[in-house]
Amino acid sequence: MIKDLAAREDGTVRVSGWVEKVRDQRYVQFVVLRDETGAVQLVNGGVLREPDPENPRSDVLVPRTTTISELTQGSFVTVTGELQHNERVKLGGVEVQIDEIEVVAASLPDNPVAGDSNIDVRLDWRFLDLRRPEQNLVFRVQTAFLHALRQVWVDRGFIEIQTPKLMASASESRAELFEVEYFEGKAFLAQSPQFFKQMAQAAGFGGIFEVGPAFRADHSFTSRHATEFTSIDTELSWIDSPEDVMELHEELLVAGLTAVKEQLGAEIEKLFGIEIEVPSRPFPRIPLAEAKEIVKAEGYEVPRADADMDPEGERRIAAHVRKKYGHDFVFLTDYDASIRPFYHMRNPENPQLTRSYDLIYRGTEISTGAQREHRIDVLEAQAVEKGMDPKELGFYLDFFRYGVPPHGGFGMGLNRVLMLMLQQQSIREVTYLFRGPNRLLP
Ligand code: AMO
Repeated sequence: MIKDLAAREDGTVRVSGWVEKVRDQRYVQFVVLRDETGAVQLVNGGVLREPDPENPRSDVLVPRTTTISELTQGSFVTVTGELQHNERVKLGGVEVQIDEIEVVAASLPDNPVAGDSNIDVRLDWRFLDLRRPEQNLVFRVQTAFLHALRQVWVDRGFIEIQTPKLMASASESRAELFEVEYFEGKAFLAQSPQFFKQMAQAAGFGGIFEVGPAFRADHSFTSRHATEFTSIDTELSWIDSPEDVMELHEELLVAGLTAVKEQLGAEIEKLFGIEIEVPSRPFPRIPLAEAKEIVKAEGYEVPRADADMDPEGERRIAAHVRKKYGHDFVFLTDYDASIRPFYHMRNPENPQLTRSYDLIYRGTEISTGAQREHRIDVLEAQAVEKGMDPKELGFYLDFFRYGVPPHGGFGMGLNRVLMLMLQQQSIREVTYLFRGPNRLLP
């Protein structure tokens, strides 16, 4: 691997990678070769090699090779040569004098994502776009982040589950439901593992987690919406209040961000020019109604008093929290029952409100969590109140007829977390293959 070259002693080496750049000068040729671990400079020329008796000047020069002159950017090559440490070489302090270069797989010369191509062109050619070191880093960040979360769950004895993505009913808003043909009938793509993570509570699993796809027929073109995204879900039993869920949520995020900072912080700083910030605990908590009052006092009125925070409201409350508490996260709590799904538990002291929260990170919602209603009579009444058909929900309601402990959990969009953590403009930048209303390819 290229990153290992700097630690090796001078001598013969064999390296493979993609041609990133060729500088073909009069007496010397340079190639920048990159693999997924780094880049190295290859040199041909400037040293004494077999003199040509016919040409007295050639004794001090290595002939330029047409193989190098004709290398196209993006070609995959294998090189054998002499590794030399040289402090003056900016790229890693080493270079390789080429003895032999083999073009293993040539690339077409026109790189469609060269220069500053727009995001749509880059997504059309995602495999080439992903060769860029920044893009490669995004997915190493994702790996480190998820690994740290998994460690927390495993240490707490949680069980990992995989829930079906083909369903017979909606679990969230019907407006965002993808319907697919299913033999003689129809099915829906899962919007969330909501019902099945609650089923695990009925099944006596206790703590569970899932990292998997979720689908939303959301005809929107914002920087934070996709029609398919990766949902990080968890659910746990025996809770007293949503506070228990929020504490787990904080623990997971702090572990994830700490791992990213420790393992990749320096690289992130180099490539993205940003520092990863690990939040302190506890994260600030503000009831939604109070948050609306705060942004109103600061000059912005959320369009409808009975509605969720809109994106501008989210930005403003985040700015307030940043200023007041120096924090990037804020839990907005106590959502009105009218804007929450039927399965959220209501506040016994004020049944207008639910025992739920949204988590805002740098001004964007990344997660919804709640204590769930586990008492069948209350749950059924809440479903009816929301205009849902208890018959269609029969399989789900049955879970609660056989004794389910108090429980709660949250769902968090992985793509949004990464976008905000790495301060990217859009989830398109941090999604392996983005899916939106206008994009089903590649
Ligand atoms: P909710 O619908 O708020 O809650 O979704 C949870 C989180 O999923 C992410 N998300 C999206 N990301 C990208 N594109 C989308 N179209 C999109 N829609 C949602 C967001 C959001 O905060 N069942 C509940 C969770 C729970 O209570 O456990 C649910 O799905 O980051």
